[in-house]
Amino acid sequence: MARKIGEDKGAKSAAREFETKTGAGGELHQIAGSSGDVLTTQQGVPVADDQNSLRVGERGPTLLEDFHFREKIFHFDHERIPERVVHARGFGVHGTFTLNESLEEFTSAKVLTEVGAKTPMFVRFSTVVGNKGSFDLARDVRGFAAKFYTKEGNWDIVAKNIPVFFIQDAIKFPDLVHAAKQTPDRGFPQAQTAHDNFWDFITLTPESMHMIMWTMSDRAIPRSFRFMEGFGVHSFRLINAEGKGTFVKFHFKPKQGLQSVLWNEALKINGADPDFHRRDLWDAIDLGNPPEWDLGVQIFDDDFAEAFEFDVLDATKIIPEEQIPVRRIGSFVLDGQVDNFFAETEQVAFCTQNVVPGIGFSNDPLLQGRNFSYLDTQLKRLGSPNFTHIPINQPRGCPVHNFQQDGHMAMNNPKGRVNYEPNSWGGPRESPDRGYRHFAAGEAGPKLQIRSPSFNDHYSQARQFFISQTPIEQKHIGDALVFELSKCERIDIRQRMVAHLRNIDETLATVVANGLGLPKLPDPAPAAATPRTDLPPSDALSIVKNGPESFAGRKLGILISDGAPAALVKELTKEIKRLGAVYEIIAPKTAGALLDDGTIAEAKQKIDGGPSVLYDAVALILSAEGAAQLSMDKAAKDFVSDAHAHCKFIAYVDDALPLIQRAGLLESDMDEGFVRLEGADDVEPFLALCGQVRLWDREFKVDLDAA
Ligand code: HDD
Repeated sequence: MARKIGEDKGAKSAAREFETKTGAGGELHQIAGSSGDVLTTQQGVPVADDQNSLRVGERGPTLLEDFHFREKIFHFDHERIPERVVHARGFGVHGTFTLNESLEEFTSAKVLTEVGAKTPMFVRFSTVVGNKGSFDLARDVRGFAAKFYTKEGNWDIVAKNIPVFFIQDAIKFPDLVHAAKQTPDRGFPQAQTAHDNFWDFITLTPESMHMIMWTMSDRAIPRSFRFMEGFGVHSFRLINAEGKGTFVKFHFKPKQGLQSVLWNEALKINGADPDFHRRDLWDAIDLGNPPEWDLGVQIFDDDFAEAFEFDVLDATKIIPEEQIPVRRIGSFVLDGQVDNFFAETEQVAFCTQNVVPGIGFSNDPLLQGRNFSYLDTQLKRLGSPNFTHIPINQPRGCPVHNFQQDGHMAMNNPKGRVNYEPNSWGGPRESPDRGYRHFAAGEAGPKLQIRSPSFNDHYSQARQFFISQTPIEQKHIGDALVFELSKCERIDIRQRMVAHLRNIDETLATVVANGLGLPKLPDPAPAAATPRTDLPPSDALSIVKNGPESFAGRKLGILISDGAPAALVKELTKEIKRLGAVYEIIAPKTAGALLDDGTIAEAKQKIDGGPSVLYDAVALILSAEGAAQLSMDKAAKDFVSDAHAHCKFIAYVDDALPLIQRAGLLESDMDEGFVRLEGADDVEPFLALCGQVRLWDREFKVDLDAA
């Protein structure tokens, strides 16, 4: 069952009271028991010895007769299920959606019309390419799949943090995924696209160019799941009570704002804490600071779709928010951790085909293909068509009645003799009034295996995305392309990508060509439709322009030593809490440090385990002796030099200056991002400054690689 904030999980797990939810009613069923209960086999037989298998004599062979031993090993051998073919590494949480504005004019769906109604949700965040055990900060798209347990059945928006996709037709999905994942001969690289196969496929697939701009941007290295947008990508249909259809695109807008990390930082976070994102979300919920998103919709009719310069059925295109504003109609909070990772996060099954009355599909060929793939994959992964009987997948807001029966692991088995419809015995019947009605789209035409020419423009929106970025974000896109392409061994692949970039932005193409050391710019790639240069920039596409407004929800790392000024440490920690932010104390020893007033400040991290990449900003509150000692410590020096290189705000006391110098920073490096803390009054202005996320201008001084 979902654990809400404030409950004490520690005591529960200590007693090893594992509970799982059974049935839509939600009653709890103990499956392991608590201390005092007797350990049993799966058949309920009490176990006398769980330490030693049955053997002949003291040192003789083990006996097959030992059914407890055999059952235990047999079950263990079958613990794993196939990991998802994509999005294998994920992290799920429970939440609640509340509707604030009715869309009754457009849809009959109760979840979108009953203002004030609360709908339980389950959300699974994920990376795409890496295996289950890979690291969180891969440069990758993030999945943001949401299941709404509505009164009319489960509705899934299987979204991600980027609003477009690499391909236009689902038939290319296996090729895309094969090219992106480990190569079949050597089985590496893991969780990254910086290799020949990926870029080979991409450069031979011009429709991917818009999405490539997004994946090479900082969107692909988010600071946290909490600071990401979510997009349903496709045009869907809303269908109202009269059967009228209107197009809709779904958006999740984080109330926390948008924020990402730097690539160099991401590389180091992966080493310091491969679970950085999942830990962040777990901790935020644990500390009573659950993240929230608005549910937004872009609604447009067939006339707009006709007139729009791109095809609304093409998943490689957005509709700029300037053209169709995002209406925020409700919000959801994610505040419940799972009780059991396998039962919930691993077994949850999302399907794009899961819609409820009033919501339907468009003819987007990617969406149409997805509607087959998700259902199919659940059978493979969960092993039975009865995966809907698993508690996390069961509808919660409504009953389930049908005559589907039997199969592996059938849990909901009706009594009585009737298992067909129509029948003379009674039982559930279809309902023309309440039942799902597909949108009556007027389709006619010859069967063709073609791509519509209206899908032909592959570069114009890629350019629009690029010119919508701030200079620092543009620099990061250039750096990312150089990094990824420099890992490709084949020069023709690198050249082919630069040829595409010439259709997007000449400066970017030149920067990347220089970064790769190409002797000359290749000719622009042939384009099926002339790339447009007249699309205006859109502020909604930049992370920096949509960042957090304060330090709330973020983390300060406070490096302390014995003899550090207690008054400052206390003021910092008090003010951080007041802001709704968090902090961690880092010290030379795990036990913490003895402050100048004789109190002990406990440390969360020893300096070696708490590098500054784990924090949004840092403070160096040291005594002169502490600074002298840490000046000899590589981890402490990296703490400071990385915080500087990653454009973080750094507060310091004068006694910490020797460490700053030994970290290689000159007085001239100490720009306006360094804040001297002379007394408690300096704390508030420092934290206000941290609200700006980073001092981006600094990066042009510390990292000029590809610029
Ligand atoms: Fe997909 C998983 C999102 C295209 C086939 N996809 C999966 C998940 C997300 C997305 C978030 C993880 C769900 C979870 O957490 O369990 N996928 C997308 C988006 C796409 C997209 C936003 C394009 C707009 N996907 C896509 C296509 C196909 C698939 C075109 C196949 C034709 N996706 C799958 C899958 C997965 C999956 C193989 C793997 C595990 C699963 O479904 O449950 O069926």
